Amino acid sequence: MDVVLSIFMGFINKFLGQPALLLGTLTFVGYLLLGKKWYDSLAGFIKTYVGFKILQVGTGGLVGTFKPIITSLSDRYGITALVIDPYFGQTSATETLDHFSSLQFVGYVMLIAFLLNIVYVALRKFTKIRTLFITGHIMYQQSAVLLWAMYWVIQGTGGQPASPFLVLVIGLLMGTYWSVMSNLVIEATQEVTDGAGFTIGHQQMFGAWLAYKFAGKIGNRKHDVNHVEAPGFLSILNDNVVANTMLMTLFVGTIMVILGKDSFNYDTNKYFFATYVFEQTALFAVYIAVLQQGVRMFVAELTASFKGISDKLLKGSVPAVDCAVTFGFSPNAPTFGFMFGFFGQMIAILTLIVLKSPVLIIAGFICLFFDNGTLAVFANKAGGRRAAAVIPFIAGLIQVFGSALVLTVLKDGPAVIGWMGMFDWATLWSGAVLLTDKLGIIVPILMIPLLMIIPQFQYKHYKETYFTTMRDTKLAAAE
Ligand code: ASC
Repeated sequence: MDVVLSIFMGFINKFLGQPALLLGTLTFVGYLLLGKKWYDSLAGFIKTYVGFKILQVGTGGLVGTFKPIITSLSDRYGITALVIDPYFGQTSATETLDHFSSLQFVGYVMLIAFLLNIVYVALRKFTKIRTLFITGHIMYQQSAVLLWAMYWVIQGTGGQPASPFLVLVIGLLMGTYWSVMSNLVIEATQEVTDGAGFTIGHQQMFGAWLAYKFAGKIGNRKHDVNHVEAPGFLSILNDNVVANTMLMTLFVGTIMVILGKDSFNYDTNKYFFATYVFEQTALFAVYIAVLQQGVRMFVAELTASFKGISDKLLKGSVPAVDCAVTFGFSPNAPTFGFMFGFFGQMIAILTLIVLKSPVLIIAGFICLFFDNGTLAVFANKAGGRRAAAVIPFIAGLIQVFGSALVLTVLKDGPAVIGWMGMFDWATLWSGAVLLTDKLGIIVPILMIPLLMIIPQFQYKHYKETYFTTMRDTKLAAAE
């Protein structure tokens, strides 16, 4: 009996407890269930495994580059500087969870959440959920960040791995958020895309809904932002690598210069201090590129196997996709959102400095561009260029303050370099984590039924077209 138990425990710990093996196995089994050949399934396993390992090279590099800078800043001035970028949030999550032997649970959270989303759609008559969340890299990122944050405020200081109950609750809550919020922005997304038949599945679904709702009170939809000429130099920001390097050189470079060259151990035969600083800050763009390469690789496989399963189970559901898809429908709005969001974030960061906040926020490119860009697209549709400026500006303030608040309870974890910063994560999730820190696991548990009330109201409001809007556009396209 003992032998059986120890083989079983070995399997749990050394196989299902290893994130790359676990995710690879999920892909493998998913492909087999879809009727793929064993060798194609094996290829899926390998790409998931290798993709995950590449991701870990990227996250390890980010922490390794940034952690010494944060440490010397906090040793010297008692300030913690943290980046509000989804990949810095994700890295904090995976490295902290790994430290507590809990990284594999991210895969379980993601799977539970995805299955719950399928169940909600299957029972749409009752749940009023029409949308299936399929943005794989976001699903992984959010599962990791939510599990990390809730684990840290509920169990963290105990140092034990995440409990199965916590993993279950977070999985159910994650799936409920994906379902409810992607469903909430369907109508607005239909307006923005002229009925393209999808919704957004990203980090600012609640934010986009709010932006659309309030934009009309701020400006006039006839003054469309797409009729304004944007200055040419902004176009270089469309490149991730360029924008990341510039922002990091500006922010982290400044911090390194303030700390001075004696704070760093570098080869003076090889570098001037300035070229050393530039190399370190450019390394962020390098590691983010590596990390994204890895995520793309494993998520492509995992999503293909998930999607196959959901296609078989759920015909006619509405896909929730990356926010960037909406940019094509409003090409000037993202740049507008970036600029005004940048002003908002700068004012908020200066405020933190003036108030001597213990957490100093560093702006991140993805949050500035994709989050505020999306808010600008939705705001512009309902309120024109004035709304597309005012709403991202306010969002910029909120992104910084909301993230700084939640980081006050998370920053002492072993590998924390940032938070996600995107709108829903600086509002809804920042608040949820802070409340959970005070009241415990009852908060995430109660959030599940509370969120599920939202689609009931939405159904009342759009009763006539609720289940037909999408089908009509699909039928119209087919005719
Ligand atoms: C994110 C994230 C990205 C971008 C991308 C925008 O939150 O992790 O890689 O936004 O999805 O298209």
